[in-house]
Amino acid sequence: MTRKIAILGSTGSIGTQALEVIREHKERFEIYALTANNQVELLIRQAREFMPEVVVIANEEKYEYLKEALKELPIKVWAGNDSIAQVVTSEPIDIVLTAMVGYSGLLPTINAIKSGKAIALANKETLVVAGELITSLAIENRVPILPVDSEHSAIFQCLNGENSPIEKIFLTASGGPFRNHTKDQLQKVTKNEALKHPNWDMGAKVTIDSASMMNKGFEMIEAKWLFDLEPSQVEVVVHPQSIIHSMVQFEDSSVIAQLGLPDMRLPIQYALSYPDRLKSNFKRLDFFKLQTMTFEKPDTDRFRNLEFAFEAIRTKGNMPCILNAANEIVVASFLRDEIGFLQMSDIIELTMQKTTFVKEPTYEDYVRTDIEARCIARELI
Ligand code: MN3
Repeated sequence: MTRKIAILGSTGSIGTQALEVIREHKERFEIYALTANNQVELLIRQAREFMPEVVVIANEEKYEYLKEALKELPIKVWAGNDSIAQVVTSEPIDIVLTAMVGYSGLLPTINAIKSGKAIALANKETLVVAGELITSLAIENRVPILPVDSEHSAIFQCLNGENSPIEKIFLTASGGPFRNHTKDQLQKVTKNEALKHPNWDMGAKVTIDSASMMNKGFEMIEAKWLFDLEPSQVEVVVHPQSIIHSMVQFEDSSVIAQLGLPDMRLPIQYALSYPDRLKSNFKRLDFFKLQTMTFEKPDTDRFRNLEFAFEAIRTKGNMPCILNAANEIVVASFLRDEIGFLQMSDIIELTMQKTTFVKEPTYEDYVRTDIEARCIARELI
């Protein structure tokens, strides 16, 4: 039986790589829905190739153009964020791949879980913002959350067949392009330098987050919720070669790691085919070419965002949601050359201090917090 898949964010980096995987395994997967924010031309090409039941464009101004382009095909064309939140509930869908960027992933993910769909989770912000809500909903609805993030996929693979408790997780980080920069150098880096990641090919938002180490902070929070850990059980290890994608240490002292060349198609494919492993033509790791693997402690003096993430998750409540909202604003602002690299952390820190704290937030509180924190961060800029 083929699995019917909805890809939210099909024109982004994860979305296009997911379609590459699906193209190679048409006997296993079928596309039911594709959604995109703005990139209407690519969405049209994808729709023609994969013939989904539904396509949705978030930007409603592009609806007429999309509808016209697909009019001779039996594809339903919808528009707007409400339609994205709606399409995930369609009965035939088996798996929803959440590959959109940022906070916008929250509502569609909630709806998909409530409709009993398996979640292939690439949108880590969903768990950062509302990890407690998402994980409890998933348990309630008996829905699996399959990690697509390479580190969490690694941990998930290390846990295959294990029933014993985790003692600790080593979450590996490449350290990004500025690993060895001094504070003075960091002050002056440009967006083009920040957009060049040494190992991974990803979208702009996550690439900036990687350069600022916010990505690793988010991934620590993501790991906490996915694997039911205390923040103190997650240790970030800088491993610039990105060969070990993360490790699990058990209570008997044994450490299990998952290795591979950095290629996002592997964790995407594993999330979609789980529990099976599918044959791939991805490049193999050659141990004889691999000269060294090195490991360092992260420097939270130069990369303060990592410390903010630990602080946010220890504080709990809506603090991680504030952290995420502030970060989305500063990253967008940095990409428009409005603020410097280190200023991003300064604004995040102040936004965390100034936004109203809610100890036990509901979904509506998250919505309010997101608006308030964005507003405060914008004012600070
Ligand atoms: Mn990652």
